[in-house]
Amino acid sequence: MAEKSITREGFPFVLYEHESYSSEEMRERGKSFYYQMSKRRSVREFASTPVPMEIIESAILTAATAPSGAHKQPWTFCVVSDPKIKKEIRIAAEAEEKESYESRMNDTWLEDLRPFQTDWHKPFLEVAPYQIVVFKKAYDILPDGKKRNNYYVNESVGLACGFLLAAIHDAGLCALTHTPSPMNFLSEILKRPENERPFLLIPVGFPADETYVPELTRKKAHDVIAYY
Ligand code: IYR
Repeated sequence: MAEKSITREGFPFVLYEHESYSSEEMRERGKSFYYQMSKRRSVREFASTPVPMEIIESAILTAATAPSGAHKQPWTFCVVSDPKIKKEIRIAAEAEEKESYESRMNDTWLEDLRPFQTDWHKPFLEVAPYQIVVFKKAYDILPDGKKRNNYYVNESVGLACGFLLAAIHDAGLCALTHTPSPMNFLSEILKRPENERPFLLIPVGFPADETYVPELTRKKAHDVIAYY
């Protein structure tokens, strides 16, 4: 079916395809999506059970539907499943994390992390079948080699990562938003071009059998919403 299209000042516009629901359906969908998303947790213990690449690709395509500054889509999602590369990333991440836990993080930070019982060991980086390494593109390199800046890059890539986590959860998989710091080693190991900077390292897979996660509560509506 041909999309309805017009031009504005010579630029093509297509008719927006709006899905409409009754008020009752809207209420139900809102509650049901909230309930589903409220079950998402950051998971640090993974099963090595394989996951079809197609599921990962769909989740990444969902992520790439996020809005971005001037629609520049300033992101690259590297999918790492090669055990040798996963191991290389684990070794480099653990070296940085060891340094962080032992000397870069102050006492307050360490105290804030105690409820999560994390430390510098990151076995999940090898156990999970995939690591999705998200890179942000500060600028694009045009075919003539010139640099062209992107806009609102952190906001754009942050939104895409939010969509990615929601899609991973919706598919019945688990993920961790992992931020070893500093993350430059990811650019080197994955040989990314100079305009890309590592943003997040996201192991993805099924949870290990009987995985426990910290007992957390979320802020209530009145804590996070201000009405005017
Ligand atoms: N990146 C470290 C430390 C860490 C920091 C924060 I803030 C967390 O919410 C969780 C962990 C690590 O992954 O262990």
